[in-house]
Amino acid sequence: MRNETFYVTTPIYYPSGDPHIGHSYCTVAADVVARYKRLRGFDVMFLTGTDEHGQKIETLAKEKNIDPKTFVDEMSLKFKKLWQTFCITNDRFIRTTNKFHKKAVQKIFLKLYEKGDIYKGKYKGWYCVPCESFFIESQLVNKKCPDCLRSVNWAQEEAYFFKLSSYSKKLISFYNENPNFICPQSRKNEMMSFIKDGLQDVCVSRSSFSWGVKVPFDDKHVIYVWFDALVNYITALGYESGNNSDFKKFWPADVHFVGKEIVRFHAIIWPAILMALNLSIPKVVYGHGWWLSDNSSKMSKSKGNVVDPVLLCNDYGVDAVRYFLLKEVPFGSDGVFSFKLFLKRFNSDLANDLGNLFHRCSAMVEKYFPNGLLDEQEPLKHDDSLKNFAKSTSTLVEKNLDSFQFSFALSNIWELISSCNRYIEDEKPWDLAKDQKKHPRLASVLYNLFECLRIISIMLSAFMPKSAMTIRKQMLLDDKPIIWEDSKNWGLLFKKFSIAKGNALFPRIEHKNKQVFSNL
Ligand code: ME8
Repeated sequence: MRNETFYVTTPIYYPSGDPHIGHSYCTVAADVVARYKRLRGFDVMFLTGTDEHGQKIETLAKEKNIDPKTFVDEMSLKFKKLWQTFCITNDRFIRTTNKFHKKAVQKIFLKLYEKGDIYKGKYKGWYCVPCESFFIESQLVNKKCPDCLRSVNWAQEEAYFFKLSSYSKKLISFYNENPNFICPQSRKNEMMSFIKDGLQDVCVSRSSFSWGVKVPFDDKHVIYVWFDALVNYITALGYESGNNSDFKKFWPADVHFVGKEIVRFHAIIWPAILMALNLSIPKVVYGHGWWLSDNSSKMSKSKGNVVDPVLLCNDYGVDAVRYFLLKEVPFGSDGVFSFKLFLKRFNSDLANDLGNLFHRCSAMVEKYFPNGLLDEQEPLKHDDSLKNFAKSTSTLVEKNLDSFQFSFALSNIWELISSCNRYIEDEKPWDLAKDQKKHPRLASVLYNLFECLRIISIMLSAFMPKSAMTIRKQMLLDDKPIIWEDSKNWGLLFKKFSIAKGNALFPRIEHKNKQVFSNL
């Protein structure tokens, strides 16, 4: 067992509306990495949570005539429940309204104020409420917010600023010394040009609303929601919030997964805050792409074009949704979420390739060897190509998962699945079955196929935990721990291997579900 640690995070989501498939995307990606790293012996910390302060939440609660805390209690629970539905294995769930977090935010703010990295000044500029962001005139696009293209309000007030401008050079040298810090590469180029245009100091307090963490020495002001949010990655580990042994153990984070629209906060403001605190910088900020609806606009709560992940999981199973999200587009690119595409992937990859392979193999063992495979088997030289390919697949998957290339890792697994299906076509086990003398060969063919399925179940378990368990249960392996290294070894199944009866893994979808995809 190795002692290496691995710390993976998702953004903490705004609980301003029901979670949608876009939120599930990032959390599922982080879950796959967390599961995979655990299988490889890492001591993993996986953090997610909700970002509960700010004007947007305050206004929404007011509209509903409830206090903001009651509102976020209810909404945050929806995220927690969704992560249960999605089989998410987060170790912690932070809420920015947690007492320990609020205290730590104040301590951090005070520390930076005392150091001179936060100072009091006057703010004049444009504010976008949905994005909780400030802009100067030149940053606006057609007088609208450059991020979401909605209207902005003029704001002028006394406020506290973080001296971001003094970190430009340090950030650029950090990027140069750590070329993999911002992924994918295209996002790094965006950040570089952003910095080269000149960084403004960031306004880190507001006084026009009260739903936030109070500036500890000036309670007319609340701390800017993004400052409050970014530091969650360290307060959740106990930094300035009690026992900091986890902070010592897990910081810096190995990867922050975030959507591409908030890379700027994570790759510029966050490292600068950490530099000001004399803390290490995370190893990777990975900006993934967006799910678009069929008409190519970003899926978002405010546009009302979101896909409800709960309905989708109820109808097609959690694993199918996890699979689609990570297979359909390379991590980093945008993708379209439509029923047509979901259906196509489901039927071709899950029902036909994987489902059929497992079903055909299981049915043959049940039919030809109800009491288990023959002891006496007849392996042939040419079986080695399938065997060697199976043994080498997990090394390819590792390479892709270590660089967060989920879709390619799944393609590696699916190449093995296709090789198994081709092997069946080539070996024609149904012909071997007709001749009693060929039964040792038939047993060998089926043994090889189930060895591949055993290996597949290990690699799949990070992506599709339920299906991997179903496969292992039918193979009577469910009481054995899943060990990643076993995916590199051949011959671990009993020679007299037998199978338990089970249902189809992924029955084909023939109908169109209007409810889930009504907007698409
Ligand atoms: O930005 N496609 O929270 P948020 C893909 N609280 N991913 C999507 C998506 C889509 N259509 N829509 C949302 C915030 N996401 C801040 C974060 S972190 C210190 C503070 C995912 O609720 C994506 O990962 O707006 C995006 O970055 C995140 O949800 C934003 O969630």
